[in-house]
Amino acid sequence: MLAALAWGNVAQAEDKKNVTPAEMNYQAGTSPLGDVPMYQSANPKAPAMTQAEFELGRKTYFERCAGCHGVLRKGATGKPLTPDITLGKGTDYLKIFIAYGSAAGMPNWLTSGEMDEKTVDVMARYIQQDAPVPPEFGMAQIKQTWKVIVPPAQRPTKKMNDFNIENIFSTTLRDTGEVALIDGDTKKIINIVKTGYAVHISRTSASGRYLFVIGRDGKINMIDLWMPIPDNVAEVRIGLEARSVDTSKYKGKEGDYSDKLVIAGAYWPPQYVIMRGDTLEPLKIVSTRGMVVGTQEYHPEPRVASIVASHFKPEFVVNVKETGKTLMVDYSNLDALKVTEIGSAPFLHDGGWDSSKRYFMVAANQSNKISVIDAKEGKLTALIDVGKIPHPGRGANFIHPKYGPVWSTGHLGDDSISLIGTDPKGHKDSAFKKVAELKGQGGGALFIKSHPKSNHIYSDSPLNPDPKISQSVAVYDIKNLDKGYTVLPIAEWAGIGDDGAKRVVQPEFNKAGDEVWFSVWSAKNKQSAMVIVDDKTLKLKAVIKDPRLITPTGHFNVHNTQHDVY
Ligand code: DHE
Repeated sequence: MLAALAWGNVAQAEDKKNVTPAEMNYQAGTSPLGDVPMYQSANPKAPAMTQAEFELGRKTYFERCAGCHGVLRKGATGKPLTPDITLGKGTDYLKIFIAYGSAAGMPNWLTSGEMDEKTVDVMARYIQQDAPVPPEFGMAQIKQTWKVIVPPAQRPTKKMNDFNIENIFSTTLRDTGEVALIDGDTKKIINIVKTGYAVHISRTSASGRYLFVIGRDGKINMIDLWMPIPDNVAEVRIGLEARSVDTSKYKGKEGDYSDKLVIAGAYWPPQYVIMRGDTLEPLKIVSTRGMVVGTQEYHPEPRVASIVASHFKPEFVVNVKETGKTLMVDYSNLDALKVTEIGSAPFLHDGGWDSSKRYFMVAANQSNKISVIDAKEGKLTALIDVGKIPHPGRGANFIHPKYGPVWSTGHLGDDSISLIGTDPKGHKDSAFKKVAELKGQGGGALFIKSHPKSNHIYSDSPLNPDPKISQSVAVYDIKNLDKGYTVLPIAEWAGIGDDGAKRVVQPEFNKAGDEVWFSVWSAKNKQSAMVIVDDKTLKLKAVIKDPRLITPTGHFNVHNTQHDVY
């Protein structure tokens, strides 16, 4: 029935479609807002829906659609879906669109098997209703979730274990809401620590003693690495949905802020929250609602993406996605907060420091650009065109034989790796320009990594549709870049059977810079593993297999994360 409608248009769209199921799941990841109660207001002009259908629509929307179209359906990386637009299109048209997708990137929910005909029909009617608005999450709600599990006075006064804590890895176990703390020296699991839902990233405090882990439900866990067995000492939720956390790192003539403050950014409500560094007590909430750079149109839900701590000033660098603004948040006086707003391009997402740690290189992903933020001068240094949908993670810094210090990023949408000069003193002509491009294995790249002691760059491509590519990694010899890449069959080396997706994700060095760790990421009910490669020989060094390693994705070495080494 559905297939008979407007098949010509759809077939045309299908031809041009290039969104892989993995990429679709990545962009439109499940939002925890599906489980949050919301007020239902039916639009009298919209097609009727039963209460049960509305609930199915709402849940499906937050699980599948909100990541691209926004919580309020006013558009984010995807198009707006408000009733003023959707009512005019009508149920039949919307059903086709949802079922078969579009060349512009809308996934084919029916033909991919992700939704059945009934759900497609419910969704077509649901998006013609007024969008239910999730609740705000202010100080009262945040305080209700705040728990100090071990107060600072009862914590160890010195390190109480024999672990080489600088070489511990905090590994995200995404689907169990846990992190595995793995001893980088012995490769043994030290502890599995309970964290937030669909846990996302870990960051290390300035002193290296504490780890901060954030879940997609906005829950932050603070782990004390000095305890006999490192574990949670405090937790808080800073919003209903979130992705980023960091801690104050400035130490200089304006004071020593090491371990003093923590900051986390929320997707919903759109806000960032500053907390005490020893207890996570919430101190200050700042909304990011406001105008989009360039058009200066109001955006009701600009999500907080990457956050880093400046080494030049007592400032956090907060990247706001939809409005395309980097906020330099001066934390030296929270009662008279000074924020420098630097506009660049919409859809700021992930990024990292250049090797001097003065310039923050952040991907404006759907704008196909890298913004360079000068943390010393507090200004935009450059806005550089790169490939399609840059995705650096924190990026990779290395010394290019011709262009000197460069920072690099791979891309989700094509097979290129862009190299950007970052040395305005020694290599003025190439500074903050795209100086070269390497060819990678294919699109679907998420993370690229190097280390000051390494001669290699490692680029993963876990979202590539070809399992040969998603299950391996490309390695480049920095001294011989023209030679192209060598492929390391990481998933095969894991030796975990054939039935999992085994996506190889996120190269991460150990403290010494002589080993590279990878996650081999399969579904919750399949075996996963960590694979460790010797950086000198590019040979397999170790495999960590353990039934507790469920859906490992990101993994963060304490020392390298503490000192921003990448
Ligand atoms: Fe991430 C970093 C958002 C899906 C693994 N991810 C980030 C950052 C943001 C972000 C804003 C930067 C944080 C910072 O530096 O402060 N990620 C999002 C999404 O919105 C998205 C696309 C969809 C979603 O629903 O969450 C998404 N991310 C994923 C995944 O599917 C990944 C591959 C597996 C997982 O664990 O969920 C994933 N994201 C990561 C990792 C980092 C990250 C490993 C940190 C990289 C680093 O080197 O610092």
